[in-house]
Amino acid sequence: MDAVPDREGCEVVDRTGPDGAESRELNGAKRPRIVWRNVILMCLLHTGALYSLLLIPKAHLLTWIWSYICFMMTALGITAGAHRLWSHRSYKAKLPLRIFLAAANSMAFQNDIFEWSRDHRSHHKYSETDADPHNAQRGFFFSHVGWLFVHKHKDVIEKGKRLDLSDLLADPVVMFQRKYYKISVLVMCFLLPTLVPWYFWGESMWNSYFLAAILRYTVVLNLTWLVNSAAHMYGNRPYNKNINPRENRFVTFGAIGEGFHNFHHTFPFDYAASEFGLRFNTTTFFIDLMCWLGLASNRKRATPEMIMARKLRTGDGSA
Ligand code: ST9
Ligand code: ZN
Ligand code: ZN
Repeated sequence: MDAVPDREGCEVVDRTGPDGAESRELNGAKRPRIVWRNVILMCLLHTGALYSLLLIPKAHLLTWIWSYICFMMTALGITAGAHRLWSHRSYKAKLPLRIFLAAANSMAFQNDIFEWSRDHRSHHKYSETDADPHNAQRGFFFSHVGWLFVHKHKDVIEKGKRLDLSDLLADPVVMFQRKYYKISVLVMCFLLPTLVPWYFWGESMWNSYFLAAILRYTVVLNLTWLVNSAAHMYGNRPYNKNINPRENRFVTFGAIGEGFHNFHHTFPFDYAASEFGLRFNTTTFFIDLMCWLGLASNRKRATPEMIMARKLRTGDGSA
């Protein structure tokens, strides 16, 4: 890629594709180029989610329960799947569990597992630098959702090339999901959540679409994004006061156990993503259950000695 000056004199990266289609990107955080398609779609989605709230009193009780089941499945596709299994390899999962988690991940519509894990490994390795896709140094809005509204900083792409992604490339479930991502999202994120209430208990498609698809999708997106924004800004740092990620109780509760973010950035290999194992951690409960069923194994854990030594050496002195 060659760096060339643009009209305003800023350095831009020429990313002209092999098909001749031009794709030019500002280099750096000062004036990133906005991807209006994403801005418009996210505005429409969030407007739809607000409208969905009006439908809650009109919906069947079973539709609420179904929406919650979809919420849990979606959340686990991110936490137990893309995050703790595929990004961090903090435990091993057998084929049936990997297939379930990949389907649940498509329900989350947060980019395919390969792309999600690649970005997340960049986030840990280059945390809060320009090579971190949602660099929290660029503010709450950028780390929450703004990073999806602009082209990536060139460092994300250049330094991201140094990541070892061979395990993801070698996993047929990850590659299959990437190949059929669009259709899998259509089915898992939109069609299945909408059709089940309509077919089984006669709910209107309108209600089930807005509650089990649109509202559930938007809530999971925002809870996930809060780990990148709020949990990088608000909370205490018992394990490492020299990094920004924090222990955030609100995020922990909403994001089914993913708010112990100071711990997680200090011990990213730990399958519980927390010192406290099962406490407020539905994801850890799920992984334990899968182990008990023989579908998962090799859970990695930071030892109490490692944790105590780290707290004494770099912690902020809080519990
Ligand atoms: C979404 C993702 O919401 C959310 C992720 C959140 C992560 C949270 C983590 C926190 C911990 C876990 C907690 C879970 C809690 C869960 C709670 C649940 C209750 N390395 O991207 P492109 C290369 S998505 C190496 O197009 P642009 C690569 O070659 C929502 N290389 O860049 C790539 O090509 P390909 C729905 C990299 O043009 C090429 O660059 N989706 C890397 O700058 C071009 O990549 C959306 O809203 C890297 N890291 O566009 C928008 N990155 O991929 C989807 C890139 O073909 N995204 N390369 O190999 C987009 O539209 C665009 O990506 C863009 C940037 C506009 C954002
Ligand atoms: Zn983080
Ligand atoms: Zn992580």
